Amino acid sequence: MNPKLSVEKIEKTIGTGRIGKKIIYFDTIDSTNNEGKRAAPCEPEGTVILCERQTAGRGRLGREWISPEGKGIWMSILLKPNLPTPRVPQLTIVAAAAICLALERIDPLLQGKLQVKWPNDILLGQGKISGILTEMQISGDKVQSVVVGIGLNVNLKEADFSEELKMKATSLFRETGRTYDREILIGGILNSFESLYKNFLQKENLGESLAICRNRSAVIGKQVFLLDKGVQQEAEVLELGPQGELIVKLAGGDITSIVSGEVSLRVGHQLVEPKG
Ligand code: BT5
Repeated sequence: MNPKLSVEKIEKTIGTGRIGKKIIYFDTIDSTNNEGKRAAPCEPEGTVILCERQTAGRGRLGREWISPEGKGIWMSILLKPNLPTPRVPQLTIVAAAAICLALERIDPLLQGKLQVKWPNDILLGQGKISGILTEMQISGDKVQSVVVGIGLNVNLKEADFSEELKMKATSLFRETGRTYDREILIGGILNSFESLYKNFLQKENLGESLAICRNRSAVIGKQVFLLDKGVQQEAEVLELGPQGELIVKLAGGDITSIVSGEVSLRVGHQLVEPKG
């Protein structure tokens, strides 16, 4: 039996800022992102929704996100930033940077091992340990709220994954053999997110998160396949641009930039991008 999360313990590990000042905890919920959207009209910026288990955890494009009880971090951060809509997807990259920094601070043995697979995956070893789902609610062209959902496989064992997922997904426990304290990880992620988010809001680009994700990129310098509405083309990734866009050289030689959410991406011949 996995111990339940203690909100009190998380609160003790976080600073005094906005992010996580209010934490709403559920044992079981459909999806913390769904709850974030439901809570958005009445809860303040920085509210965090947490649960032990999701019954309808979601990835992008309605894909399923498996969220077994008590073994991972399934949480959403509600934000109310004053941002133009094109900047909102950049928050995925800010969250990826925050997760990497927090994990490396808490477990220095992870330094040099985490990779960010643009735009929303974190890899350890060959597998995905974390995925981020950023969703915005808009009225006219104004951003009302944003929900940044974070799934992090912490203490999941091999048996917690389906046969198909076992091959491409992993957990901190599977890769290191160590069991992690989820409250300390949550507190660490919220603290790093708070500081990178503040920095992001003060800049006109990704700010500090850019170098963090560039240095850990799983795709810069690699040949990839871009999948856009069923059409696949080969490209070489040149750089992560200051707005979080991917700058690529297409097979024909043209250089272009790709905005997150437009395309999926496969690295080499290995299918890293999960099938829907
Ligand atoms: C993502 O989507 O990676 C975003 C996942 C976000 C999950 C969090 S949990 C808290 C919050 N509430 C939610 O309902 N969602 C967010 P995408 O890139 O589309 O990847 C989805 C794919 O990852 C699936 O099709 C599977 O192949 C794979 N997958 C499913 N569960 C996984 C897991 N626990 N770990 C690693 N990969 C998984």
